[in-house]
Amino acid sequence: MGAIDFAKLPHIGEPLRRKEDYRFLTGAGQYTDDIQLANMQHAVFVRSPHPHANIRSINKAAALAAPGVVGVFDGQDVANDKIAGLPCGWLITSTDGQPMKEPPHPVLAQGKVRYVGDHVAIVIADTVEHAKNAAELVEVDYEPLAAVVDVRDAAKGTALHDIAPDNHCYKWAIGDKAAVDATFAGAAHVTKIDLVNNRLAPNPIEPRACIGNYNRANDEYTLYVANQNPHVERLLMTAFVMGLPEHKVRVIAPDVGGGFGAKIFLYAEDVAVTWAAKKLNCAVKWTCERSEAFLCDAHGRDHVTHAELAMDKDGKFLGFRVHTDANLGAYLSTFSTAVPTILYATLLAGQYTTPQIYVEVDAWFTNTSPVDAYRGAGRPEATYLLERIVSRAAWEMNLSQDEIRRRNFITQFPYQTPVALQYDTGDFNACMDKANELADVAGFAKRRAASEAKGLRRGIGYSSYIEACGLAPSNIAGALGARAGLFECGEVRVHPTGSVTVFTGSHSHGQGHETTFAQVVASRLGIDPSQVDIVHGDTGRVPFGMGTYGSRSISVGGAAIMRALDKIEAKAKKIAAHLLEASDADIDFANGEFTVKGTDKKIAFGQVALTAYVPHNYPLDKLEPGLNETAFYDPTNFTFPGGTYIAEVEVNPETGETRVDRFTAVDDFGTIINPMIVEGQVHGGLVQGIGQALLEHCVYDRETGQLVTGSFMDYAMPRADDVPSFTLGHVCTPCTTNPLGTKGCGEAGAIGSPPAVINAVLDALAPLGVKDIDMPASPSRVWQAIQSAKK
Ligand code: MCN
Repeated sequence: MGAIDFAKLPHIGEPLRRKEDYRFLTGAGQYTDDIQLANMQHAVFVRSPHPHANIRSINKAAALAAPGVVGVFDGQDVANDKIAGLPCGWLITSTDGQPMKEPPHPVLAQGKVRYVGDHVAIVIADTVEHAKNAAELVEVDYEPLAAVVDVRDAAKGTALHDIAPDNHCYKWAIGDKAAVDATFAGAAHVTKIDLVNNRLAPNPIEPRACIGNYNRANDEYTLYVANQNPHVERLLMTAFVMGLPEHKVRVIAPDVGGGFGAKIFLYAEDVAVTWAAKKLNCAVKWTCERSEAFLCDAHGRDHVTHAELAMDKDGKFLGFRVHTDANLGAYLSTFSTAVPTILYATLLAGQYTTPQIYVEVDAWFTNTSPVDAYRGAGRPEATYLLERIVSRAAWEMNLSQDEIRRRNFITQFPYQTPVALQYDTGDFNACMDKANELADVAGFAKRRAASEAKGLRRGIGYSSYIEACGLAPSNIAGALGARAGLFECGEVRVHPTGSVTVFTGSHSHGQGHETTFAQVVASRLGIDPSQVDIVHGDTGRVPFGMGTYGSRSISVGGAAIMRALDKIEAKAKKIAAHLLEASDADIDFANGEFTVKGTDKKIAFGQVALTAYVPHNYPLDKLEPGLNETAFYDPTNFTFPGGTYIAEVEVNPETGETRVDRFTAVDDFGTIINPMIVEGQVHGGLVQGIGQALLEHCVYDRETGQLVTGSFMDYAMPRADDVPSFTLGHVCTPCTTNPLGTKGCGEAGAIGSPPAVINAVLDALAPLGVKDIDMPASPSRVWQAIQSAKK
């Protein structure tokens, strides 16, 4: 688009109200469970009540005879039809020379179950109630085995898979170990930390759901599914599991009520209903129940880490050495291997100039639900570790949390970290300055004194995060051992009337793409956003797509659309040149008008669009009719949003209760398309991050292997009164590697906030002698930490 400054175009930076909200707020949204098909039956899964057991036998007879039942299938039935196991889509390579262990992940258990909730059989009946009643009649004879749920016990536990006798899946390392060790030998001070990153359940409002359908007339399947990346779902299901040609399966992800990463994987249920649809020649619907979701949605986080930070006498970082044990759960979920490696270890430089970094990760199988991407995926774990150890180092070195960070901030860009990434832009000091100002850090001492007068402890916590968004440049992902890079596709179809439909491979499940993508297209074409419709989530309509995760949609999906718009503009200029009797090179396009350079001759975009379809005296020998272009975009680098967050908490030392009193978030998202939507994204992320820091925790009982936090009675989600009114600010250093200048905003809040909150809690409790606390800093944990410090 030549010399046009994208950020200055109309509609860019406008807080337009979300186009999709009318549909959602008036109950017109269509989610998977809303869809009713002819001859539709309902599925319920028989799930393992044991964390680990051999299956001696399964007797389906009573269930098959139950009212309304049309089918009951188990692992043997699936195997008989040569349905393969679920693949791990984004494999990394072990770095210790041993092959990574990739055990089979059957759609329905074959001979063994490996976590509570593992799929044993599918029961299909005319109603959900009939299917549920029949599921209780399936007789499964289990031989229970010892279970291991904590990653620290994994090596000693009974093997889950024959190919991994010690439950070890892979070792992965990055950095120069010898150089880092040498740095530590000469350090003036070493700060050490041991911490746990707590396991989380994703809990989107809409639980997972899917409907498989089969059309005998043309041998085609349709899968409706609450999913964030339908094309990848189709590719994995056809090529790796069902052995079908891709064009015979259409995947439709209609309105999706939140995903937070948990809906980017190919799940067993999706395959089972699709396969059963042909078997029974009917549509088969499954909708997950909330308690079931706790058991069988992929969980997030679950790391145990020891780390050491070497410094000189002035608190300048010299070296960072990290060992992490990552819990993968019972099987490898679709992207699981990338999370504790590429998406974690490469972010451990953070905002700092640490010259030497070495990170080693051991990944383990345990008898728990598979662990995979959850909002931030790897980057929250990196930020939590780094920002905790940096604040601890500040306290040990008698520096303020602000000062130690500033002494180590990267200030020159581009900056090559020792752990593979090259940051293109950022201004970390500016974010810190703005955060200090908005948080009124100057007034903290007064507020602390006021809290103390009430018998409460007040603390302040900092976190300066950076993340890699816009997953994932093929060149970088490939170099780090991933099997594939993740480009995006966009098709722009200009209609004869000048209105536009855009088909994007990105998927919106709450992020407002129908509005922001329309703003991008409207600004480029000089039309109103209401004239642009965005289509996503349907492999039958969108040419291709890699879906939405890793805050990639505007920067990768939007960039693909920009490329298609470049092609549209180039072709439209030719049509305009013909109509204006000028040469193509003399045509300018701006504000929806084509003009001939140096003249007052002009023609509107709408007229050019009409001419493309209603050619009149049109140079058909040189130009095809139509105005419809598709482009693919593979980014050359990630985008690197960053910022500084400051939390202020008040802790009641009598009860251990923590209240987040103030929270300031200053982010750099580059060019912002829609500030209102971005603000909403940050708010959502902050609430999830504060939830992780203070409330949320998936707990498996170490003795029984049962999930003891399997409902909202035991798993504490943050509610409105758990969070303060947030103060937000922005710094803008546009991304240099995409044409929009945008950096992703969808995960920042969840990434930056947990260490800010925990650092604030530790700052509050420091006078009581408390030096450490793990998330979630629940009242009982805080109270116990205070009591232990007294001893
Ligand atoms: N945006 C903008 N200007 C920018 C950056 C983004 O206006 N500089 C806009 C985008 O156009 C888009 C929204 O902000 O409308 C988020 O964009 P982006 O950061 O590209 O993130 P994605 O659209 O790729 O969304 C994914 C991200 C992730 S990874 C998770 S997890 C997450 C999240 O977004 N899950 C969500 N936000 C969520 N919000 C809701 N409501 N539900 C989820 O499941």
